[in-house]
Amino acid sequence: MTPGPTPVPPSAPALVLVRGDITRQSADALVNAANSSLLGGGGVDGAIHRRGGPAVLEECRALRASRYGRGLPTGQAVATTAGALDARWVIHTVGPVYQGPGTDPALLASCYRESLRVADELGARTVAFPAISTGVYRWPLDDAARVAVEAVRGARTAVAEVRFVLFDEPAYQAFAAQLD
Ligand code: AR6
Repeated sequence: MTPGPTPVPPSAPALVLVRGDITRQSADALVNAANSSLLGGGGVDGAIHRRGGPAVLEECRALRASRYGRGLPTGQAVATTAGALDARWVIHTVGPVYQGPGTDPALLASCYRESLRVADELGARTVAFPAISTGVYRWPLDDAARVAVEAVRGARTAVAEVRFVLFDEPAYQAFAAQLD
């Protein structure tokens, strides 16, 4: 039997902010802001599939053919290989589409919590997240940053470092404001 991940007492992870392209990051797991088809798209999803290569898509297709025949539900997360990326896994999660003021943030928070739960199952200690739902899905940056930071701060996980990888300066500033 292969040994499982070494048990680590759960606590809140250290938070790190980086401005850049998540596909250039090195971490145990990179989180993808996917859609429920799991078959790729634009934004981070497109970039991850491009740089990760066909192995990522192949595992996504297998997940569609098995556990997620109807697609990965919003707010849930599932892991695949990271292919050619500098990581062991990609954790795919589906953010909610912003519907205007009053949109319930529960599913957005769930993306972060569920991704960390999957990371714990895998034994990942460093996890990089993009700003889920803030692109095509239109969630306002300040609010999305608040939800993301609260969700991660409230998580009990063996993940030691959560790195938010922000693609542009406004996203970086929105997250930085939450950490002050
Ligand atoms: N590294 C880090 N962040 C990035 C990168 C990158 N390479 N590229 C874009 N971003 P989005 P969503 C930022 O649209 O809103 C896809 O088509 C971007 O500036 O990627 O959750 C999926 O297939 C923004 O701040 O994800 C879905 O259909 C953030 O990542 C849909 O878009 C998220 O933007 C998901 O929409």
